[in-house]
Amino acid sequence: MKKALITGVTGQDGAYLSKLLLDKGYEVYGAYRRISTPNFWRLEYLGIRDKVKLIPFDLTDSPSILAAIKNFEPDEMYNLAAQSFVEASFDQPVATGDITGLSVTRFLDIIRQIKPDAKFYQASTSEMFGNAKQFPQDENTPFCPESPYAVAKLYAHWITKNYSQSYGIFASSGILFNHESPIRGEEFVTRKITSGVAKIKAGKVSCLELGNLDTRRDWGFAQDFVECMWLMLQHRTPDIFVVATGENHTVREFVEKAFAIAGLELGWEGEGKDEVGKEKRTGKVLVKVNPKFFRPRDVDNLLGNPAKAVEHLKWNPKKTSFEDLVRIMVEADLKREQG
Ligand code: NAP
Ligand code: F7E
Repeated sequence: MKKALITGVTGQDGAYLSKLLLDKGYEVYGAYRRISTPNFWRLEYLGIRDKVKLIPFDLTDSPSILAAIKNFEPDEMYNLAAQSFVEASFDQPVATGDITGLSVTRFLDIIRQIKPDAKFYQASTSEMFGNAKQFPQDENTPFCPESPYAVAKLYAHWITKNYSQSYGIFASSGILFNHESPIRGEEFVTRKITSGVAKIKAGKVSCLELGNLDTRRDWGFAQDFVECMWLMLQHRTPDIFVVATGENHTVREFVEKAFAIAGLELGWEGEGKDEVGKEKRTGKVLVKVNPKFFRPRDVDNLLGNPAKAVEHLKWNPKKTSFEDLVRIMVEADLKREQG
């Protein structure tokens, strides 16, 4: 039986990847951060809480990385743990650099010393492209990171390639574009919208406040994307792959789709003002723009080209459409609100 170590097992991708690997017959070791209140709701949501072998672990703590690898000798390691929220990286740039960037060197160097035959997957990101000049973005697009998060991920990306080339470690990076699901964190815009829509429908809140509505993202379904992580480690050589759907939408379009699916009439702030600038009562649910959700710098337009993953890994980028993704998320949040 193959053994896999997944860091960030309490996160969205960690949960979906655990499920995928358990279904494939792997023994799954889930590395989680020990905090005062355990955070296993995603594993519970997918019904795998008692199937994953949970190991306390922190990416900033080398002894805990060493113990996880030494004690369990995993064949495959998926490094999904990170401070992954772009907005927070502007407030905590040093912690983000340490956890999301430097820790990958800690991890790889322990692999080099004690388990060099293991395969390693690094969770790279489309944020590394930043405001790229090339559309769509592929494996050859120059990087232009626009946040401390993206800078940290770019460091992690390069050190993964460096360890692979320098020491012959099977270390691959997936440059994943945004991927979402019903177990996405509520800080991220898609889940903020779908949970907001469900709360509005339940009469708990009356409006939704967002930041930049004009940015475009290539949004896919997390359950489809984790499959590509696994495929990368089954490939004959370590490599770098863009993972994306090849289609993008604005935040505004996501809002419109979510409201339509929930059967709510959408009104944008300002569209119903009277002569003295007072908001008219239109009966519509208002979406307001609040400057506090704008970032010091944003990435305007991301669109990925998954052709290499399609050709070499036989991965299907079109398994879940944008419409289906929004529907899956809205319906799950409506169900949650109904208890
Ligand atoms: P997520 O839901 O935010 O999960 C992040 C995980 O990292 C959580 O389990 C978190 O643990 C853990 N973590 C944070 N700091 C840690 C530390 N110091 N030591 C150990 N664990 C730590 O992220 P995700 O959406 O699943 O994404 C998975 C990975 O892919 C991340 O590296 C992310 O940056 C990257 N990525 C994501 C996307 C996307 O669209 N989702 C796209 C490209 C790349 P707690 O539960 O304790 O906080
Ligand atoms: O923002 C805009 C915001 O926070 C998307 C992470 O998984 O994907 C994710 O990073 C866009 C941005 O994701 C709000 O300004 C508007 O332009 O959902 P997000 P992200 O920053 O793209 C990449 C690939 C990762 O690697 C990251 O780990 O939406 N936006 N209004 C908003 N964003 C948020 N969060 N909240 C708002 O109210």
